[in-house]
Amino acid sequence: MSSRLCSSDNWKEGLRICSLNKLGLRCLGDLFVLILQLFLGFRVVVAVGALENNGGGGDGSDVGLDLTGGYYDAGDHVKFGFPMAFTATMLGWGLIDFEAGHSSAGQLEYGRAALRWATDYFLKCHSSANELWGQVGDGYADHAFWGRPEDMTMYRPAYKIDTGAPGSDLAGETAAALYKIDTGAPGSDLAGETAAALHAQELYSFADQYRAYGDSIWAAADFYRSWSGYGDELCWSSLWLYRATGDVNYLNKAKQFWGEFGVANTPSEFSWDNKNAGSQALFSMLDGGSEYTNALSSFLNSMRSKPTTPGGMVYVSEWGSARHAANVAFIALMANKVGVDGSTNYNWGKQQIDYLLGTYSGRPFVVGYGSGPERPHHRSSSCPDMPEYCDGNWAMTQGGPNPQTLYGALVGGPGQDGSYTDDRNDYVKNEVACDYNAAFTGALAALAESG
Ligand SMILES: [Ca+2]
Repeated sequence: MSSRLCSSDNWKEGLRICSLNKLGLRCLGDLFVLILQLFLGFRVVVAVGALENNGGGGDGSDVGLDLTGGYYDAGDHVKFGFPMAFTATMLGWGLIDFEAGHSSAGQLEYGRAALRWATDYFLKCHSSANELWGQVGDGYADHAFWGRPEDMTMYRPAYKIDTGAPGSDLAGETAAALYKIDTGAPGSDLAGETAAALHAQELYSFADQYRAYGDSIWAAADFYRSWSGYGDELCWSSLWLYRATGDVNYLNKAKQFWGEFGVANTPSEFSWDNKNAGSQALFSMLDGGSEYTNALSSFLNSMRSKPTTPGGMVYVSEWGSARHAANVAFIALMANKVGVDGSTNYNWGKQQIDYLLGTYSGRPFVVGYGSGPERPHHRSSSCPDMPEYCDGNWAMTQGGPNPQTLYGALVGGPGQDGSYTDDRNDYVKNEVACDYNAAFTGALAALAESG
């Protein structure tokens, strides 16, 4: 029953039932397995609005294209291509290198379907060799509306990069994301994978040849400003294309970018903005040279020397503090996999995830898990069941739990002093986002895999 309802072909049927059934019927008694199941429930929920033939069903119509699909960004309904592509890249990375963890949790097919949902959208967005649609929806108009995506009526403009206004970071990250579907299940759409590979190579060339900072899409800049520039995406996408194709030209480009853009320098975070730590880990895996493993070791040592919350969560940034902890936990668990300070990194990565699940924090930061948040800053889950009218003011301000449970969503997270309130209006500590769950998923799979 649950597997039918939860299959990728039936996302629209009984999503809450799907998640509940997973909990009730498929919990294997392992904490990480349970959470991994929860997470994928969240990702499916985020996809719903785009699946329905409304609430985004006309996306792209203003430019004569079909740009439906993909994922809404967070508590809102804008489709921001840059963090969405990073989300897909990280979901794919977890599926590739922690496949056994996904399998043991019974989540491999759902993870692949969730990834495919993103990459199918990116294929639509890449409308010609040097043209990529990187955003649908205006952030300000969207944020002024509180309700379900099915009920939104605002104009949802599409924004692109092209040779006149390029964006190497967006194009590079999307190229990196697209190759992940090569890891599809046996018998999956090989023609689709080939098409994606071609799109990825075109996007990579576009990123490399038309170098520019991705704030070419000005509408994204106030929400996802590309602070770190595009050098990290050029190195990162080169490594992913090398890994996918075995073409040493991509490896040589990655080595060039490693030096040109200072990728060895210790970054302050690993995120949708800055992928250098990911490149350090990928280089350690694919090449293994000491300059790469030393850089990775230095990054993780720097993370261990950062301030923490009471209970030991590394505190990188106020916004999405839990997400930052999950992101570097993923890198730590990957470092363990490639033999860089193995047990130190494994134990530290596990400690970070344990904190997010409540072991050292006293409360989980995952919706629908134990005493986790009940009032996440997320529009559609704060509305009552359809077809009941959703009064935005009520939905935003009512004191009870969100009527819909957003199973598996990681919320923003605590302040440095450990402070946290389950407040729907607190978009710093209590919003959810696709990118918050991206590396978190792979970290959970890594821990599920190691038992
Ligand atoms: Ca960047």
